[in-house]
Amino acid sequence: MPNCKTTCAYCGVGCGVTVNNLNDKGLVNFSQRHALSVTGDPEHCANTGDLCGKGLALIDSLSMPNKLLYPRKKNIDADNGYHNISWPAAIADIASHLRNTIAQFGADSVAFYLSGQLLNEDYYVANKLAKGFVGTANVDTNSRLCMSSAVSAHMRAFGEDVVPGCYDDLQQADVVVLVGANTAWTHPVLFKKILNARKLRGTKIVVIDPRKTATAAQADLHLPLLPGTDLALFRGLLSSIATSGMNHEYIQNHTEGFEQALNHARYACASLASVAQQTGLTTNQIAEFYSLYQPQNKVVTASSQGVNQSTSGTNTANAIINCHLARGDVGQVGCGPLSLTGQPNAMGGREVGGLATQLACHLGFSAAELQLVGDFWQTEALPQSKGLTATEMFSAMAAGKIKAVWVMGTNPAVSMPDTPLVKKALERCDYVVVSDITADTDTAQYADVLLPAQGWSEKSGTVTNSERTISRQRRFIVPQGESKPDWWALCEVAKQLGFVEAFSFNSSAEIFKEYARLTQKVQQQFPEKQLSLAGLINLTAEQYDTLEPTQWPIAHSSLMGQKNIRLFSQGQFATHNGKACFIVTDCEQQLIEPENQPNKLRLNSGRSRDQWHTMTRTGHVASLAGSNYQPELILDAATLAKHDLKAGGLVAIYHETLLEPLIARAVVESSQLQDMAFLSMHWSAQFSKAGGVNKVVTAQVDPISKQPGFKNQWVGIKAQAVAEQGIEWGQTWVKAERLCWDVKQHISGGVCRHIAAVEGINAALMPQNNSASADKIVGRMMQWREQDKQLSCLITQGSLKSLLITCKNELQIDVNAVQAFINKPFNSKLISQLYQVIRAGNSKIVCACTGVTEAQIEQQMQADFAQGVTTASQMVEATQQQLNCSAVCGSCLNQVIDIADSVVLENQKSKQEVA
Ligand SMILES: Nc1nc2c(c(=O)[nH]1)N[C@H]1C(S)=C(S)[C@@H](COP(=O)(O)OP(=O)(O)OC[C@H]3O[C@@H](n4cnc5c(=O)[nH]c(N)nc54)[C@H](O)[C@@H]3O)O[C@H]1N2
Ligand SMILES: Nc1nc2c(c(=O)[nH]1)N[C@H]1C(S)=C(S)[C@@H](COP(=O)(O)OP(=O)(O)OC[C@H]3O[C@@H](n4cnc5c(=O)[nH]c(N)nc54)[C@H](O)[C@@H]3O)O[C@H]1N2
Ligand code: SF4
Ligand SMILES: [Mo]
Repeated sequence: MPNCKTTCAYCGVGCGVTVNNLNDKGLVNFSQRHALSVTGDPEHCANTGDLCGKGLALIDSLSMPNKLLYPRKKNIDADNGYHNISWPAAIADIASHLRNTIAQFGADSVAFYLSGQLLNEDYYVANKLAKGFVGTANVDTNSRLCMSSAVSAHMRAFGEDVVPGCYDDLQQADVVVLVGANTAWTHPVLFKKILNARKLRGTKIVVIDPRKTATAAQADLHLPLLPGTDLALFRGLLSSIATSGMNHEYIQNHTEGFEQALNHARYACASLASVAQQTGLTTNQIAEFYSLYQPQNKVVTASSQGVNQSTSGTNTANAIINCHLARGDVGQVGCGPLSLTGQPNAMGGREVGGLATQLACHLGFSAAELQLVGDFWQTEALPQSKGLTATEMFSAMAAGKIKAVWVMGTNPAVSMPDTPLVKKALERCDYVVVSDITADTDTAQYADVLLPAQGWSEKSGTVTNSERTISRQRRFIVPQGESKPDWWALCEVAKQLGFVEAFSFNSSAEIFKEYARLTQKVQQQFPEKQLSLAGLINLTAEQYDTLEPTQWPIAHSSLMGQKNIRLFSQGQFATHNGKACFIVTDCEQQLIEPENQPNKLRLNSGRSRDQWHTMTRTGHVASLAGSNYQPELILDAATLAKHDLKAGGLVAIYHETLLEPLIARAVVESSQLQDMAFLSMHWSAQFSKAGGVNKVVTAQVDPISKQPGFKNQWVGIKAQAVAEQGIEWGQTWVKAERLCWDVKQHISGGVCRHIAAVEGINAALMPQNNSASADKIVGRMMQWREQDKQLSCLITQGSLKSLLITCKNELQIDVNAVQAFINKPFNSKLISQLYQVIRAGNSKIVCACTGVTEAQIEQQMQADFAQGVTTASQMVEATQQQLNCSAVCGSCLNQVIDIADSVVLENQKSKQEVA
C-alpha cells in the first residue's frame, strides 16, 4: 500500500510522519480516513521514527465537529449568524473593503495577524502582500507571544536570528540544562533523545522551573527558582565561569563587550548568597549547578517559554548566551544555547518576515535592506519602519486606529493576554476576516468574513523546525468542501487589488522558489547573513514534491538532505565585524508586586501534555481529552489552606480590571511553590463557559521584544460557592445560562458536560413535555435519588436520550462507561449497570497512547507485587510489557514511576504494620 511522508502538525520538533494505507494516487477522500494510520518516519532526522501521543493521534484529529467548508459572511438574520458565499464573492468583498479602508484611512489602518501554523509559502505571500503591496508594516504573528524574546536575543548576540545548534547536540552533551521548558510534555521526542543520552553516555539533566513538572521529576537536578529570577541565576553563572572556566582566547578574538557584561553581572549578582537571595534557591543548589559548567563538560542550555514569556525574556535569553560565549562553545558539538521553538512553523515565519519588526528574510528596515526587497518585489510601497507588534496591534484596534484585520491561523481571542481587550478590539474593528479550519473558535465569532483554510492533511508546502530543518507537509486527503490553501486566498485578494504580476503563483512550489531566490539575493548583498536557500532556487516541481528534510543554510543544491549542521562554529558571526556581542542584561522590568493583599497569588500558565493550544485540533479527540478534561488550578496544600479553599472545589480567579472571574477546579500538588498556581493555557469559551486563562492575564510585555510575560501574573482567588455539581450525557438538557461551570468533554461516542450552578442544577433543566417543545426537548423525565446523588433521565421512545447526575461535590465517574448507555433501551438492566459504573468511580487516563488508566496500572502493579516483583523499576518495566503504557511515546513515564513508588511504599507500610 502506498504511503505519504509528511511532517507532524504540532510542535516545533517537526517530526517526520508516515501516513500508511493510502491508495495508488497517495490521496484519499476524507471518508476513507479511518483506514489510515500514522507511524514515525525512521528516515526523518528530527525523530528517526519516534512520535509522541499527539502525533500518534493525528488521524483522529481530522474528524472535526465543525470543519469550515465554505466561505461565510456575517448575516444577523441567518441561523448561526452567517450565510455561505462563493469564493469569488468572498474575495471581492475582502478586496473592496481593504481598498476602501486604505483609501479612507491609509495603509496603516490595515493589519494582518498571522501564525506559526501557516506554511512557509502562506507566510511568505502574506508578508509580501502586507508589507510589499498594501504597504503596512502592521503584520505580526503569534510568534510574538512565543519566540520573540529568543529572536531579539539572537539578533543582539549573533547579529541574526539564528539557532546555532541542532538536536544532535542534545545527544552529544555531558549536561543538558532545560530552562523554563517542560520538554517531557511539550517537545516529547526531544526529551526522549535526552533520556537516551543519559542512558548511553550518562548525560546529566538539569531542569530550572518553579514547578516540579513531569520533566523536572526526571531530572538529576531540579532548581525550583522563584518565577522571573532566571536572569539573576545566569548573571551569577557568568561571574562563576569568569572565575573558573572562561575561554580567554575565544573572548578576545571572536566577541566584544565581555568586560561590560561581566562587570554588570558582578554588580547585579555579587555573590552566591546574592543569587540565592534573589532566586529563592540555596547556595548549595546554585554551586552545584554552576559546577556543571566546568570547561571539560559539554553543556547545552535549552530554553523555552519560562524564559521567553517573561518581562525580562530577552535579557534572560542573552544572559544564557553570554555564558556560552564566555565558554567559547557556541556551535560546538554537544554545546551551546538552544532555543526550543514552539509551533510547527514558528521558525519559518521568523525567516520569511512574519514579525512586524523585520522586513523579510532576516532583514530589518535600513535603506539598503528596503532597497533590496523593493527591487526584488518590484514595489515602491514598502513601509519605512517596523510595524505594531501583537499587543500594540490589538490596542490600536481597540482605540479605533486599525480598521480592518485579517487573522490567519491563530485564535487571539484566547491566546493573547487581556482577552477582554482583544474581544473589544475585534468588536470595534470595522472589518474582520478570519481564515481557519473550523468555525468553533472564540475569534471566529467576530469575523465579518470567515474563510475555509485547508488544514494539515489537505495542505501542501514546507515548514522549518527548531533546528532549521525544512521539511515538506504533503497533501494526502482530498480537501473537503471548498477549503483552499491560505496562500491561494491571499493571492486572489492581492490580484483583485491590482497586484496581478506579483501574485500570479500557480503552486506552492513557485512561491517557495521565489522565497529561496530572495534569500540568495540577501546573502549576495549581506554575505554575513546565514539564512540561505540558494541551493533550492532551481527545484523542479518533482524535486519540490520529493524534497528531503534539509537543514539550512543550503548554499548549493548538492547540500539537499544535509543534517546536523552547526553554525558559528568558526567563531565568525552575522554581525558587521563578525564578532559576537556580549550583552549587558540591564533595564529589567520589575513586576509591580501588590502590597498587603493577602488573597493574591502568582499565576503561571502553560501546556498540558495532550492538548494543543486553544484545543481546536485536539479538544475533540477523546483519547487526548481524558487526561485533562477540565480547567484545573494547581496549587500546593499550604496555599490552598491559606486561601481557605477545598481540594476539588471550584475557585474563582480574578483580576482587578475584570468584571467576571475565571473559574477552575482546585487541585493540590506538591509540584507547586507556595503562593503560586498553574493553569493550563488551553481553555476557551468553546470548551469552558468561564473562558480561558488570558481573561486574567494583563498585557505586560518585555520592553525589547514586546513578548508578553504570560507566566507571572498576580491574581486574586476565592472559593466559588456552588449548590450542586454534575455531569450530563446525551442530548443537551441543562440550560447554560444558569450555570457558572459548564465544561465540554469529548468522550468515546459523544460529548459530556461537567457542570455546576450556584443555585442548583435541576432548576436549570429545560422545560420538557411529551410533545415537541420550543427547545426540542422531547420525552419522559424520570428522577430519583441514589445515596448522595440525584439521577435525572430523559427517555424518548423507550431509549435513554439524556442523563444527568448531580451531587453536592465533584462527581467521580467513568464518563466513557456511562456514555455507552445513551440511546440504549431504558430498563432495569440499564439501571443496574449504571449503578455499577457509578460505584466503580473514576480513574484518570495516564497514558494517552494506549488509554490505560491510573487504576489499571495500580491494579497491575499490585498483582505484580504479589508475584514477587518488589522494586519500583521492575514494576515499571513489567507494566510497560503487560499494558504497553509509557512504552510508546514515554511522556507519561514519570507518572507510572510515581504509581510504582506509591505501590511499593504502601506495601512496605502494610508489611511493617503486620510485623
Ligand atoms: N502538549 C503540547 N506541546 C506543545 C504545545 C502545546 O500546546 N501542547 N505548544 C507548543 C508551543 S507553541 C510552545 S511555545 C512550546 C512551549 O513549551 P514549554 O515552554 O516547554 O511549555 P510551557 O508549559 O508553556 O512552559 C514551560 C515551563 O515554564 C515554566 N516557568 C514559568 N515561569 C518560569 C520562570 O520564571 N522561570 C523558569 N525557568 N520557568 C518558568 C512553567 O512552570 C512551565 O513548566 O510547546 C510546544 N509543544
Ligand atoms: N496564558 C498563556 N497564553 C499563551 C501562552 C501561554 O503559555 N500562556 N502561550 C502562547 C504561545 S507560545 C502560543 S504559540 C500561542 C498559541 O495561540 P494560538 O495561535 O491562538 O493557538 P492555536 O489554537 O494554535 O490557533 C491556531 C488557529 O489556527 C487554526 N488552524 C490550524 N491550521 C490552520 C491552517 O492551516 N490555516 C488556517 N488559516 N488556520 C489553521 C486552528 O483551528 C486555530 O483556530 O498562545 C500564546 N498564549
Ligand atoms: S514531538 Fe510530538 S507533537 Fe512534536 S512534532 Fe513530534 S510527534 Fe508532533
Ligand atoms: Mo508557542
